[in-house]
Amino acid sequence: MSMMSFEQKYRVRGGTLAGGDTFDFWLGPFYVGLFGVTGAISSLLGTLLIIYGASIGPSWALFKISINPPPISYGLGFAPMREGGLWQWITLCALVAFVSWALREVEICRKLGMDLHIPLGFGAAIIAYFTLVVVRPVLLGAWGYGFPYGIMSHLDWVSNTGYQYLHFHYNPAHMIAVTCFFTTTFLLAMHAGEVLSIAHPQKGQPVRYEEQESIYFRETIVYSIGSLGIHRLGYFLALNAGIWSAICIVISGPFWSRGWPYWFDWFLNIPIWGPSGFH
Ligand code: 07D
Ligand code: 07D
Repeated sequence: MSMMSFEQKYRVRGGTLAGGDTFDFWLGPFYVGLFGVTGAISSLLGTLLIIYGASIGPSWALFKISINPPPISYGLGFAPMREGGLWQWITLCALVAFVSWALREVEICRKLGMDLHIPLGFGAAIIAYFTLVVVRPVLLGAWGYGFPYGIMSHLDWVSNTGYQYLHFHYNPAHMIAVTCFFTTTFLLAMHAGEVLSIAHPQKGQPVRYEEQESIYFRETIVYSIGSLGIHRLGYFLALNAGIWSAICIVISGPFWSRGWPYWFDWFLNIPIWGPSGFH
């Protein structure tokens, strides 16, 4: 059975969130839908605006291209195209494109009778981006606090913003986010390793299944979370990585404007060992 005829079985009408039947069709293997159309238009427009921005200069060198947000002095107003207006339109296009993609995922899930874990997962990344370029700049009163769109310039922004708070590693929400990122990769390595190892049995042995997976972990660490549980835990950690990232940057500035090491003063002042405690 070719892939296309197999896919036919799943090409059910309906499940759309908007647009009714108008865009309820496929282009080759791709489902279109209203959000496929809005996503295609906004991502094409956004990409063309980036190329236009690059063409203004100063350089076509890939690592030097940067579309910068407006200077802080423009506040939350519109800026002229060459002074950050481009960044504002590209941001809008990016947000429409990302949200369209998420909503298209929702429509496909509904068609296939699936739950919405995939679009919700992507939603966590969108929330992080939205926080960086809309929520935090609005709370600080200027679009100029958003990050520039360039391969190297966005790294400069992360470093500069980090050092404005002296030592960003002391940001407690950053600590939680980093821990979630690290734990996610740790778990994926363990889980993927385990699945691959049962699919590659010793010579002459049959392929192993779930039972061996659970037994392996019980024998090594006393406990197996189970095959559904590992995906629940991975999903929880991955979502939290994005959400705590959004929290760590939105509190930097709007809710804490000093260096992050000072946040830990409460710890140094705990009565047991603080200035009034035992020495
Ligand atoms: C592997 C899924 C595939 C996605 C890829 C990204 C583009 C951009 C743009 C030519 C894991 C495709 C990239 C379409 C092309 C132009 C103008 C996801 C996978 C392969 N960053 N960042 C990168 C973005 C932010 C940071 C690489 C995007 C924040 C650090 C790539 C965003 C902060 C480092 C990139 C974004 C930040 C990077 C590899 C949006 C905090 C690196 C990304 C929309 C989150 C690394 C030169 C990757 C690097 C890197 C894209 C936002 C920090 C260019 C699209 C402001 C510290 N970032 N980034 O694999 O090598 O992600 O940079 O928010 O070290 Mg970044
Ligand atoms: C925002 C990307 C969204 C992407 C979307 C989709 C396309 C389409 C198409 C491929 C959130 C894009 C899709 C374009 C592509 C095709 C076909 C993801 C986003 C919607 N930090 N730090 C973080 C670490 C330091 C600082 C987050 C580690 C220093 C600042 C994470 C270290 C200083 C900010 C993290 C470290 C500093 C962060 C990023 C180590 C600098 C942020 C992940 C080991 C001197 C940012 C919301 C993230 C943040 C952030 C990790 C060090 C500063 C937890 C491991 C000490 C200013 N850092 N950091 O957010 O929270 O992903 O952003 O040293 O703003 Mg940090």
